[in-house]
Amino acid sequence: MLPIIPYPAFCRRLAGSFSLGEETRISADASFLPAAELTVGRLRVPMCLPLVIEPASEPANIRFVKDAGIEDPEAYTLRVDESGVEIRASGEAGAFYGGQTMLQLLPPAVFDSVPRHDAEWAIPFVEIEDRPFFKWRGAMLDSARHFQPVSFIRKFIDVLAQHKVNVFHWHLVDDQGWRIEIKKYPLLTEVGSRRSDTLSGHWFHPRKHPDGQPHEGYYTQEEIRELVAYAAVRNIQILPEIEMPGHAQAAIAAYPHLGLLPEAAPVSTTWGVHKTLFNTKPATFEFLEDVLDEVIALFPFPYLHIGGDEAVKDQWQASAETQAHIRELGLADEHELQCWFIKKMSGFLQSRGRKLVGWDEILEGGLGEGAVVMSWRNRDGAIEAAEKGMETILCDQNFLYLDYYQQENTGDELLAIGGNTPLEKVHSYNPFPPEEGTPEKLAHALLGLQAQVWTEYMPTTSRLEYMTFPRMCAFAEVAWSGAGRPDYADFLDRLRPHLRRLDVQDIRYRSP
Ligand code: TNX
Repeated sequence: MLPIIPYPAFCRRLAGSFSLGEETRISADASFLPAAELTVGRLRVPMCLPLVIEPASEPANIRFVKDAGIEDPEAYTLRVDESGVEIRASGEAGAFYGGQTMLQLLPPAVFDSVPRHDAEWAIPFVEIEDRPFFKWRGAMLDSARHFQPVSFIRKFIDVLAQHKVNVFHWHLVDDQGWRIEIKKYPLLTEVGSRRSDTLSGHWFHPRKHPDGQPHEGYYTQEEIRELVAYAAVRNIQILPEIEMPGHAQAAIAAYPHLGLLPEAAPVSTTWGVHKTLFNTKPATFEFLEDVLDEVIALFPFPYLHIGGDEAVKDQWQASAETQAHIRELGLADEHELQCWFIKKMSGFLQSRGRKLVGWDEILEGGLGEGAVVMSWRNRDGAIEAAEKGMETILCDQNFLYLDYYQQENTGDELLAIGGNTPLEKVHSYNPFPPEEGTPEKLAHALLGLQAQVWTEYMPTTSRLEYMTFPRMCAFAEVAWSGAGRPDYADFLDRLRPHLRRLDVQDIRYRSP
């Protein structure tokens, strides 16, 4: 099989191949110019050719053609024969994906950033018809526990796009760091983006100790705007996440009046579930709405993630003021207060034309249509969400957490958080085995799947890459190719040449 990952819905190889060279001419429909440019831009340096893109009216042997007859804007067809390469799509996304598949039909050297005189630039004759199985193919990156530089975020977006992932869920704040510039509240980054040190060794380990290294970093609004645009032309939307009411320790360290203790805890230097919560006073909601207004202005994606996970209620329980608030609102307990909190934010986001996304804990309080649930603990949250009329995304930790160990015998592995999601397990992910079928309600409500990269134990970007790849490649195939994907042995065959593509892009991975 041709080494394409994720594998296309239909692919037939024909005898022969088409060679690219000095005489190659390229044309594109005007609306496909960015997609064509992103494809051809890859060829120029390794092939040492100028390769200009001409209007669709010009004769050419790589053609990006608009075809309104293709229903899904992310779908495309790709045909290679004696006349050259023809990519057809109705939408810019489809044209971009057709281009990405074409690159995978060329030698891995095409992903290199230096001239490659050793490569033979031939594309096999082929007929491909391709479309995504799931509409939401997400990848979450935690930039709060460890900060990654902008150059890395760009690299990460590049690789996701090559795998036809279309949502980059950006976990921007947590107990250990606030990483997004908010103009109205400068202390969020001045104070909240810095911590004195970081836990070295595992959180559960008796000999864990502070590493003595301060850790800091945040993204300016200018950088974020550029990244949003950079992702958009690669058919990736960025979903920002601002955590509440828990995972809020960095925010409260910066603005102690948002919390419940007379003296706020500092930006956290350890992992695990923390007890720090936002209080429920009007000033806190004013703060949160101001923050979200700035976030909304930066990210055009109609969805916005407010976390909602792991908010242990001790501080609300212990606070006389919060207890009085619960009674005043006529609520039964702290759990109902959490629901009230999330509902309030959902109403606010709706008033701004955005949909609230939250981790499956937001189900605990009767949120209804309009909210989106990310089901992380298992698939039950997704089923429950669908029954309640909400859209949902499967993020199942047992299969899609890429911070878990990559083999059963964890003794040989670099330190990780725990769990076990080897490559084969990720590739095998099938939330609804055929004998069970997908619950009918869920079939409509399920937007798609998402892989998670939490970075507690990924202090460097090379460690992050080692944990992410090639599991992200397997995930992408599950999300794009769906139930009809080739089996794991076939995936491994295609993965071998695929890893050469990662090599020339200087991406680390765990050798399968
Ligand atoms: C649980 S998943 C968390 C994160 C951790 C992760 C580690 C979720 C909504 N919360 O805060 O980083 O486990 O695997």
